[in-house]
Amino acid sequence: MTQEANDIKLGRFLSLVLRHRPSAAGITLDALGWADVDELLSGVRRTGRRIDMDTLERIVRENNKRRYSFNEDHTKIRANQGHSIPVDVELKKETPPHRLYHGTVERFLPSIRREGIRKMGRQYVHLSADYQTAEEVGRRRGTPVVIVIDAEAMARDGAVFYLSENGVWLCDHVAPEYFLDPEPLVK
Ligand code: HQG
Repeated sequence: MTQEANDIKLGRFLSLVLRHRPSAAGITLDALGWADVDELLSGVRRTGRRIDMDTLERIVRENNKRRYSFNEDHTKIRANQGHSIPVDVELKKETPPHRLYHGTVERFLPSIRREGIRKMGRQYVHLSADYQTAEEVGRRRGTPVVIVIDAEAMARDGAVFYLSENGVWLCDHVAPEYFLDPEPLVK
């Protein structure tokens, strides 16, 4: 396997450990979502995977979505967003742009039109700042459908938005009244 392919595979495992199931590497996260880097490296190695500090540094640096961050002296690491476990990654409250985008697939639309966009398994609803990124998010599940959201109106009505370190917009819920396209575009 090429180094790049191996890094992608390891990155997926890190996502699982740092966002959803730290016990998969036999570690725990602190309240702010940090894992101890030495514990993580030895925990990942115990699962039979090969990883060293240089590899971890490279994965953090080159990850396509900048999913992970180190603390200042690189003794701790955490995922920037996407958690299903209750950690506080100190997200910054921000005023959203006028429009935000949610990528999904056709089969979820009836329920989304009824209930709005819900956080499902994660801590927040994930929204993208641009249409194309939302298309990519939707494409993970099939032919993408992008819902255009009137984020300006949501903010005006009191909704709180957070912007993660890697540029993902997060909120608690998006009610259907804020969908701009009565029939979200199907591509
Ligand atoms: C859907 C990736 C039925 C929602 C991406 C989505 C993102 C509903 C799925 C990040 C619903 C949840 C998050 C409702 C929402 N009824 N279905 N009322 N409300 N849904 O994975 O947004 O690669 O938890 O449309 O880039 O797909 O992991 O959320 O399809 O930023 O770094 O329920 O994950 O980043 O799925 O993706 P997810 P998501 P990473």
